[in-house]
Amino acid sequence: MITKRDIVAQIVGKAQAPQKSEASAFAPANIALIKYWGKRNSELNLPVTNSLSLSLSLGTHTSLQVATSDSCVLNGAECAPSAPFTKRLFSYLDLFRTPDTYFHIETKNEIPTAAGFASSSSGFAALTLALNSLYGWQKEPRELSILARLGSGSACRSLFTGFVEWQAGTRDDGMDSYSTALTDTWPELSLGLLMISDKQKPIDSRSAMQNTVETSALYHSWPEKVAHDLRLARKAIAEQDFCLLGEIAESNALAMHATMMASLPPILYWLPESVAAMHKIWKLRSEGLPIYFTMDAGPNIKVLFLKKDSATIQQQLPEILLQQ
Ligand code: 2P0
Repeated sequence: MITKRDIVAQIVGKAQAPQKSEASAFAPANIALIKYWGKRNSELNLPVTNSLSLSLSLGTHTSLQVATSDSCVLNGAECAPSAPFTKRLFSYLDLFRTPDTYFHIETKNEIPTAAGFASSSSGFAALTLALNSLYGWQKEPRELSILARLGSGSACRSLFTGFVEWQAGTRDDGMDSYSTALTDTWPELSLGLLMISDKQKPIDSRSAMQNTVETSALYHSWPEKVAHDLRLARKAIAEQDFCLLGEIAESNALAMHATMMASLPPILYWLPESVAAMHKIWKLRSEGLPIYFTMDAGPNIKVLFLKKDSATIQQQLPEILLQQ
């Protein structure tokens, strides 16, 4: 089996001493319009399908300091060494450091951690960028995207701004599975958050994804659905066809949730308030307002709309956050 360490060795060579004593970086959070759901290789986070995302202006700031022991501060609070978050972070750093190197990490998420708002994506992307600077690797975005993927799949999309597509690739070592930015831009496109709950979700997305692949009777149709949706999403972006993009993104998110509902045991991230918000959005749409939603592995709703409709959206959904 090809391990993460094999890939790291291939990209950055043998572990060296850091070139600097401190480095920091920022990476944007990203929201998938066409989702990554299911892996063909769990060790290397290689996906079954391509996915397509939009990077936000908000994200994660991370600084890495060479220290005499490992420690981590998340959003101003010390992390317990035994916490799953801390362990995941330091086991990622183990891939790159010599055994006598320790780090103090300070990381600040501008959006809630583990509330289904993709903070692991910006977190591992920022950490990879900080490592690139600390070790002086001077790696290309494509290689950094591969390294970030080893921390968390969706992190490989957070190395870029704007629209980003992650190629699933076909190679066993995943050297062809990385993200690139689309050339199209769409400044008029806006995204807002309806925060339904910021509590830790009952099952993390990694386990939910695996459970779906292994047990859901609907999963076999997912790759075909994604291929179809990707074609239309790329066309919608190229032509700035908002209704087409919204329709496809919403349909793709609902289909992803359908695959997990059909898994054993079933996974349903939605809360009654999530369903109420969906109905509200559909009602507004039926009244002529171009508004669509997408959802990730959590109960929160991300709303897609055009900047010209911001004031109406704000009026109809006063609880909306993070408009951009
Ligand atoms: C996405 N999600 O495309 C999809 C949609 C959640 C729902 O990527 O196991 O944290 O680290 O590769 O990247 C969340 O999964 O999973 C995710 P790992 P990750 O944004």
